[in-house]
Amino acid sequence: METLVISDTHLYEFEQKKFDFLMKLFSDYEKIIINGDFWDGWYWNWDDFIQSKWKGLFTVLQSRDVTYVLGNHDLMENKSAVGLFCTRQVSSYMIRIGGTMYHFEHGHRLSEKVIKSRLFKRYAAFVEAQHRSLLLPMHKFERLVGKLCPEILFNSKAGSKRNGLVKEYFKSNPVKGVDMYVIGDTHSQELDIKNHFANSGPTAYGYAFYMTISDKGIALKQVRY
Ligand SMILES: [Mn+2]
Repeated sequence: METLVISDTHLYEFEQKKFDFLMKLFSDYEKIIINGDFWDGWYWNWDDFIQSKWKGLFTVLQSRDVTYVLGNHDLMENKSAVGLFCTRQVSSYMIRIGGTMYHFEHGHRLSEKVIKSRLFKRYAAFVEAQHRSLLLPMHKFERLVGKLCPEILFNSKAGSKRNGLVKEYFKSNPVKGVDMYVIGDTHSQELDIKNHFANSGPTAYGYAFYMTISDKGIALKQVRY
C-alpha cells in the first residue's frame, strides 16, 4: 500500500480545478501525510478556511489515515484539525515503511537555522512583522507571476540551494534511527537517496508535485491539473 506525501498546497482563494485534483488524489490513498502549509494562514483565518468551499475536501480526508505536519503557514493558534481533516496533528513525524525509517517535518525550522543570507533573514523578519495589508499585495503579485509563468516559482535555484543547506544540517544533526528526511517548504521537489533527503514539492498554479512511498521507497510525481 502506498502512502501519499503532499505539502505546500497553500489553500486560500478557492480554485475549482485544484479542488477537483486534490479530491481525486486524496481519494486514491488510504494513508496521507500532509507535510505542512496545507492552507495559508498568512492571508486568512482558520475559521474562514474551515468554513470555505475547501471544506469539501475534509469529507474524503476524514475517511483516510491523515498525518498533518504543521508548516509556517498553518497558523492554527492552538486549534486542532484532528477529526476535522486529520487523524493526528504534529510538528514532526517518524514512521517506518518497508524497512526504511522516515522523518517528516515541514522544514521552516531548519531554514531559519541554516540560512545565513542577510537578505533572507530581513525578508523573514519583514514577513513576520507584517499585517495582512502588506502580505496580501505580495500574494497578489505572486499569483500574477504564477498565472503568467508558474515555472519560475517552482524548483528554483534558491529553493534547491535551501534543500542543500537542510541536507547539510541533517548530516551534522542526525535524528537517531532515521534513514530518510522528508521536508517541504522550499517549493523545490527533490529526491537525493545518497544524502538521505527528499522534498515533496508544492502544488499550485496548475502544477502538482507530490510523492508516494511504498516498500520500494519514494517515487516523485509531477502532474498538471
Ligand atoms: Mn513553508
